[in-house]
Amino acid sequence: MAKEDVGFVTMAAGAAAGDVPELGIGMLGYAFMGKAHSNAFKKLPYMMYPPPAVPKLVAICGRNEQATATAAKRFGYDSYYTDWKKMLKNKKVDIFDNGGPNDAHAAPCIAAAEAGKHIICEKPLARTAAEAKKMLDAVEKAGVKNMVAFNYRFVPALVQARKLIQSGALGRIFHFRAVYLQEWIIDPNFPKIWRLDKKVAGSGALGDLGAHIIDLGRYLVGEPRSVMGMTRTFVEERPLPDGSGKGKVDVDDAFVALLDFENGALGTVEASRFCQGRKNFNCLEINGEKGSIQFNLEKMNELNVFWANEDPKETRGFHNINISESYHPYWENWWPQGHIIGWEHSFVHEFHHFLDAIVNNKPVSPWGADFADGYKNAVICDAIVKSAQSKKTVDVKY
Ligand code: SOE
Repeated sequence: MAKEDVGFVTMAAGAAAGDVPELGIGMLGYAFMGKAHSNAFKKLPYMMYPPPAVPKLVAICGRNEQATATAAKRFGYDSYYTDWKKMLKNKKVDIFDNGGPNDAHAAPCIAAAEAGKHIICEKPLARTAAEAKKMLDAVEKAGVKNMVAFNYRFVPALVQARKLIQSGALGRIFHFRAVYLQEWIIDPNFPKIWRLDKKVAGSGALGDLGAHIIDLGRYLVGEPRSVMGMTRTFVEERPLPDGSGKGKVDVDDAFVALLDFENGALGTVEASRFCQGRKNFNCLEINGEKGSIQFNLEKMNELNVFWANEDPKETRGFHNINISESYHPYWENWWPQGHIIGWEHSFVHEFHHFLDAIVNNKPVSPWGADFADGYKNAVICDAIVKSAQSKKTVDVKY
């Protein structure tokens, strides 16, 4: 390419990117979600181009200084902190992204709201509904944009599923059936990490995995008016991570629940970390009067659909749709059909939505989950725990 062409192209590209604001990111946490979120912020501006804003990795915060400094260098943050209070004083931080453990969601998010930062918080929003309500009140008082990182709302196949349901294509919904199954703590010698400690996590599989499928129930079907639940802890004592002995497991290893939706649909949800062979098996099926849809996260580019009145009836059956055409949600940003995307890309879509909500003053919900959704999710989770304890149906009251 001749030099002047390169100059012309560079200027044009620069002009496009230069037209959008930069938004500074202050990240709490550098482990699994710190990595997934940082990756998404870096990928977003050049894959969803031109972006609503260019995320600038201003600061990352973690308790361990060496690990946090390493993460800052690895992901490309301008600075690092070991005290989130100090990070929130950084005027270059426009968005506070909380990827910390569940016991580190409330105080930092409330402080970030008071500091006028827009906020992303990983799910579950909080350990209890009461704690979530304090966070909701703080962001509403501050008037900052807020989102709970229920990233599965941004998987193209599930966005497509919601479009089908919202269009009436399935008609009246009869059933919502979802499971979220993993296998990673079956070994009784697996240590009692923070996800297995009630004072840190709030709950076990319920808040970690159940929160996702309960959120998808609200996103795809509607509001539950009552629940009936059961929880189980299969391994009641585990080695402590510091090797100092054993500790009692005070969270659920698995739960099952029935959801009675306001629109008359019947819901069954189940999450477990004791399902041999299930890696990240977030799987759902919705049955309506005109058809059914089925989704499996482990095959996240596919949506299975069945249409009751399809002709010829002799060939009626579930169709396996490869959700990768340019007309499928978000696919204008990616590759030619069939060149599939992955779990990480749901975060790219999710954060694009949040930046767009900030820059263009749009609502985060109902497409994304805001703190009100996070609070309602927590109310439903609390109701399932209460039902499991009382062995009675519990009404959902927001
Ligand atoms: C649990 O292991 C976990 O990492 C959840 O915390 C995430 O929210 C889920 O997306 C994948 O599994």
